Amino acid sequence: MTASVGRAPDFLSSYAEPVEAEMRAILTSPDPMLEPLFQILRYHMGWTDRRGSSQRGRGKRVRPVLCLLACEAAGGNPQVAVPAAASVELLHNFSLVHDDIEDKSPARRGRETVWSLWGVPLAINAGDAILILAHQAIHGLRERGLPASSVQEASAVLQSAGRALFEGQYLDLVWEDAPAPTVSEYLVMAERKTAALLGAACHIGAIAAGAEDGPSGLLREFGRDLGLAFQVTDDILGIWGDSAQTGKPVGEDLLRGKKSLPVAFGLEEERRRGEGALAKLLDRPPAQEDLAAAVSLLAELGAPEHATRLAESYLESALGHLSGSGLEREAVSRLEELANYIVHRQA
Ligand code: GRG
Repeated sequence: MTASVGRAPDFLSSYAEPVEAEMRAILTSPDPMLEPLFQILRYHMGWTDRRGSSQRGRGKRVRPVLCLLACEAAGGNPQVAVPAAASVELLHNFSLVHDDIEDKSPARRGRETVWSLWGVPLAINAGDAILILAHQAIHGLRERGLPASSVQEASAVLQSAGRALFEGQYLDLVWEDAPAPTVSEYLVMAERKTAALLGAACHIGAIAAGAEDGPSGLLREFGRDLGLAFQVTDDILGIWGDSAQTGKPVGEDLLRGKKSLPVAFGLEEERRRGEGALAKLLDRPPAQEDLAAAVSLLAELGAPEHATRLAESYLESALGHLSGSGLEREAVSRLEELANYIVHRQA
């Protein structure tokens, strides 16, 4: 492993580049009347500012790179998997556009969100557009020589990931106004909301390589466990991250009443100790002035340490699927490096 902890691997952007080109081609309209719609989509993808001038503000692109590396690890040519990698990243970005509307989030990646610039109706439509384009994009695998049956299989995996996304999001949303889930209920939600798509990214990469069920299953499980570690890390950053790095307002999750892992654990631990200060504070979404008290109670209850240990244990479990797997060595070492970055990132 060459990258220092928390730093994006050097290869991330070179793997992402062909996927960016594929997505840019998809997010262009030949019809001048519809160009303003596609401009909204390109803004969300982080390629332009709100007026359409070139600007860099994109996400980390970890899902498409996982897809390409999984293809390579299973003995395939990552170029073949580029349309699939694009479809996974588009599905992810669709979910972010809708998530920002649902959460009324003003900022993402340090930039104004689509709904806050163009309003809710156009943002819903923009998200829907990205969703449909994501599902169309995967058929580009056929043009890269993949048999129709494999394209169909990849498409079915993508659809299942979409189903998991809306199921996980449902739980996450309803828990905002409900008593906190237990840690094990939280994990059911995180598996659907986040881990299923990382698992699908790796699974689809393996399908693009024409892999057998054995390696394909290992890669899917690697992605899934990594996805759980990813969501737990996201939750840690949501409370203790530096907002200048995460690009999100301080304390956003807590103020909204989100039952992230530290909250689920903190409340469970507090019940176990027979105490109740945190439960009282989080009985309803806390006011801004109660934020610091809630964060310090979570710390007293050991929530950050518990979350860090859990993320590390899912990372270890993810890496366990790769060791001794017989998958292609160089790609495996890059997957390991990417996995370490995902769990130790600052944004
Ligand atoms: C599929 C019909 C259908 C509905 C989707 C809106 C929704 C339902 C789901 C939202 C799921 C969601 C927002 C999960 C959070 C996952 C997560 C941790 C996102 C952050 O990912 P990063 O850090 O983002 O990779 P960047 O900015 O790097 O792309």
